[in-house]
Amino acid sequence: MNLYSRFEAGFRAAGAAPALVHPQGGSTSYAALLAEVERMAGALASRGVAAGDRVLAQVAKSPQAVALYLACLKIGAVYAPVNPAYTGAEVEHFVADAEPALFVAGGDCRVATAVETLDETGQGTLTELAATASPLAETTPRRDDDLAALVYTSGTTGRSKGAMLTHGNLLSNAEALAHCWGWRSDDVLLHALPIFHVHGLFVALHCSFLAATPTIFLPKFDLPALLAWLPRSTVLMGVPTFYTRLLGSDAFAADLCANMRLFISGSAPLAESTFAEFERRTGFRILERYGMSETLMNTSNPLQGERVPGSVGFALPGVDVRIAADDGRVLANGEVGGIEVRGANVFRGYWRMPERNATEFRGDGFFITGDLGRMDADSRLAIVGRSKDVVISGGYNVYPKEVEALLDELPGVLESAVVGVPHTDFGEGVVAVVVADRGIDQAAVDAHLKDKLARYKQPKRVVVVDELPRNAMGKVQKNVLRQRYRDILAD
Ligand code: MLC
Ligand code: AMP
Repeated sequence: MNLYSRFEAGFRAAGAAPALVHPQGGSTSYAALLAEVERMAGALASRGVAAGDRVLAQVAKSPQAVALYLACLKIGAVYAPVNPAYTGAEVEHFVADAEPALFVAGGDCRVATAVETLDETGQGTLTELAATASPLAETTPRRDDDLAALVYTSGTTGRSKGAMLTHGNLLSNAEALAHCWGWRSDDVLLHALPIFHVHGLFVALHCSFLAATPTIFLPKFDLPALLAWLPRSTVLMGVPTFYTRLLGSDAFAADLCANMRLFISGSAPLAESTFAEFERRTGFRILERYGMSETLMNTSNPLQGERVPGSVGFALPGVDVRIAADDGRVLANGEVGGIEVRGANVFRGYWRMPERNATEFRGDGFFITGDLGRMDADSRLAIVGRSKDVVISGGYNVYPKEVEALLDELPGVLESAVVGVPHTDFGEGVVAVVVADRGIDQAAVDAHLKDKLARYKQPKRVVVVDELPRNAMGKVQKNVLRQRYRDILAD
């Protein structure tokens, strides 16, 4: 079924009830959202976008951006969201790879290809088109395995891959989460995540949309705004940085949480100290869950029952999770190995990458996540590390390979190694260790990367060394570097 058909019935029934509550005042009702989606769908159709076509969207968070996403679902197009912080150089790859029928860019876009614009206030040529195009009422039927979204994730090869998510993936996962988290008709979601990743776009919004409950729609994480809206919310979903930032504020106290029922964390490891401090300050035990772009959500701590710090909980209904050795041998409870998952949540593979799909899935359909974990005797999963070389900074993945390749192009750099080290605010921060034959410093690196890489991927610190530590095989020992520079980003 088309995921949007599933939402639509509830939206109609909700009518004048608020869908998106705007922090500056007012709200978009479900009836207004339905009408906006029909106008957006009309605008897309007038630009020739048809079922199966990709729509690449590099747009700021706005109600109109949500309508654009829903309109893509409605007409059966494939929504491909990308971070507005990406530079032109990074976006070129997405345009070439996704071959979008339409690229919707932010207000200041200067790209010459097929573009409509949508800025952070929800204005742009796309909104103008939506205002004049004939609204499209009909929702295109889709099968479960038809594509709904292409979510780009960088890779260990340095090249971003598009994870193909289907209507069936999105709907089954949304239903599993709404069930496990006991979504209620009186829930109010506090939304401060970006909407170009699965956490903010699918996990969070779909829970609200399935039940047609209100979402307080903050443009981004902003501490004072969060503190102001918490008393009117019942559920918050965030990355661990949200929780450490809340705890860092003296104004954050239990009385602000009187209306809350659930704090959920994911996208990066939640420190046990954060879990404990949060419980001490508020009485709430943060519910941690585990997922990724390719699989949506895999496991969750329970709503009822013990939420264990350092554990990501139990497999969601319909999801199989196992721990396996590199050769695919399934390991016993208590043993550490690769986390593999299978289920209706797991993506169809990487867009136009048959060779990757052949190696990243097992013959029996399990997807190899690249995360390392351990299953306890009671089937609780703990994540203990990653076999993939990735840094997770404030919930954003940074692939060292991508940064190293650009550093190595800088004249004077002989070789480089990028690692993640503890960062007080972001959990992990990016550090570049370079070997150079002439004056390379932070400023030179910053200037070189400025137009090539999104800011969050750029090294927070550059260290110049005479040589990189290597093992007997000649491989750079990143664990040695992580250890050596473990305090470099701690305030
Ligand atoms: C911002 N900066 C970051 C950063 N975010 N640097 C490293 N890592 C990050 N995550 C940079 C800014 O460019 C700026 O650079 C400086 O750090 C300070 O910025 P800030 O104003 O303090 O940042 P802010 O805008 O408040 O953003 C921080 C944040 C944000 C944590 C709120 O990063 C965020 O919303 N993260 C959530 C990411 C997310 O949704 N992940 C889900 C992926 S899906 P300078 O130097 O110019 O000042 C997934 C699957 C799953 O993982 O399981 O959910
Ligand atoms: P992304 O590719 O951006 O979707 O990021 C997915 C990755 O985030 C996973 O493969 C994990 O490494 C990590 N992740 C997500 N949730 C958690 C969690 N609760 N604890 C630890 N790591 C997590």
